[in-house]
Amino acid sequence: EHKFWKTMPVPQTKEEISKQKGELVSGLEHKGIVPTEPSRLPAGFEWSDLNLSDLHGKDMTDLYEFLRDNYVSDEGNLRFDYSPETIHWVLFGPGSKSEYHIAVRLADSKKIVGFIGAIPAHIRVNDKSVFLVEINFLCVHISLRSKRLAPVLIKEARRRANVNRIFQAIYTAGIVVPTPIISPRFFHRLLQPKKCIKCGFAAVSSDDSEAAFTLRHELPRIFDNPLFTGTKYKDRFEVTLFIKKDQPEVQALTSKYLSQFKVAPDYSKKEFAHTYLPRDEVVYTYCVYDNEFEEIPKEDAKEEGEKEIEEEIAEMPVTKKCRKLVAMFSFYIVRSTVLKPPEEAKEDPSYNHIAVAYSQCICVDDSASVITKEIVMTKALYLARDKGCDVFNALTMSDHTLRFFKYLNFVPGDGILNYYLFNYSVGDEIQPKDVHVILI
Ligand code: YNC
Ligand code: MG
Repeated sequence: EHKFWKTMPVPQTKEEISKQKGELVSGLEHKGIVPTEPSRLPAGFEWSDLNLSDLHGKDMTDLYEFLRDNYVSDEGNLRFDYSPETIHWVLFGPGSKSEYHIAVRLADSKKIVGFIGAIPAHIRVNDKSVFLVEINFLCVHISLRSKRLAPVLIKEARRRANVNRIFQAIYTAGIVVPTPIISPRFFHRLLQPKKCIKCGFAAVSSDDSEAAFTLRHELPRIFDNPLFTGTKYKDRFEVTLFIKKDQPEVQALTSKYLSQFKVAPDYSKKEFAHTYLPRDEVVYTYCVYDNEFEEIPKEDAKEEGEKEIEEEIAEMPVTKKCRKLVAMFSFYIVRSTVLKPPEEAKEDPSYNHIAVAYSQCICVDDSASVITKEIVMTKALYLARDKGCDVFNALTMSDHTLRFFKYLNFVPGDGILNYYLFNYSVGDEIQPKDVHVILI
């Protein structure tokens, strides 16, 4: 059992996670013994560092097509079709290096048959900020499965991180290996229920009808949602796309929100900008402003005569209304190929894909009395549908409670996502509610 994983510095059991804390093997022990050359591949294969800087370049096209044809598929129904733009966003952030975009090619045809990506990031675990790599897009060509190529890719990613003095990693996977820290479940909010049924993403049970099913999945009414115009709040609230100039305020709000979790990103300015600044059809982040936020005025420390103070107080309004950022929310979009498309696809090619929005972050200022997470998520659902998304996904972790999902008409999916740390133990029983990390 786990011939490979039992040799790696990861907790082998759940019990070990709570027994140990911090680094499992000292990074320093590896100093000087980190091999400077990649491991030898079997004859006929070669290592290839991809240059992904050019969205339309040869390496990006090769990787895009390789992942489109070989990456994660659920039950033979859908397979992820990450766009070049999204792959670029994920792999090309601050600290990215082409040596972290690790491919294996066939020596003669130069065809990609394996890939693993590493992305430097700062993640806070309890009160410690850990500089690590996120591992993503591990993939082996369908025709080369079960030949132990995956451990070769994983060890090579580890070696390259170690060369750069990085000894920890975070990653997620559908499968269970030693040992997940949490295993949240995907919940889905259907935005286009008819298309979801046609494409086999949703099923109408025998005691239900398609009409009733579709009606049940209509988006919630917005008459009393302050983030939509025409409500009693008129234009008190504004929802705007996040732009660079707003970063100090938005990052401050987000960091404050993330501080409640035991495991969460500890973004540098560059990482925050890269993660949240909107990119067409890739990632969207919005700011919610309250134009009539009521602020309690600060006490004035001036020393003056009593009469003057009394006059001044009489003139002072009890509260001061101002414009304030009260929430931010963000989602990214990944399309999946419908492997057995319905008849409709012949007429309408949009039936060959399902576009899924994934919740990245939703934070609401505690003191913003009127705005709730439900109100914000409702706005996100509408915006995602406007962007052409068919489904909105979120995980049962961080502060996404079952009550929250139920209220917004999300339904539980089959997919479980296991979260892992490499060479690091959180040292506590950890719950899904303690973690706020999203890996694309
Ligand atoms: C997986 N997803 O258990 P044992 S997620 C971790 N994550 O080892 P073979 C995995 N380990 O159990 P195949 C894994 N999948 O014997 C398999 N393994 O100890 C382990 N699918 O290798 C497995 N992408 O080559 C076993 O398996 C050994 O040919 C078997 O290849 C696996 O990106 C795979 O789902 C996943 O392309 C490449 O099935 C292949 O089946 C495939 O015989 C479709 O390998 C695509 C897919 C996975 C998406 C992801 C995160 C990956 C994290 C990897 C671990 C990183 C560790 C940290 C390294 C840096 C450290 C520093 C610093
Ligand atoms: Mg293999």
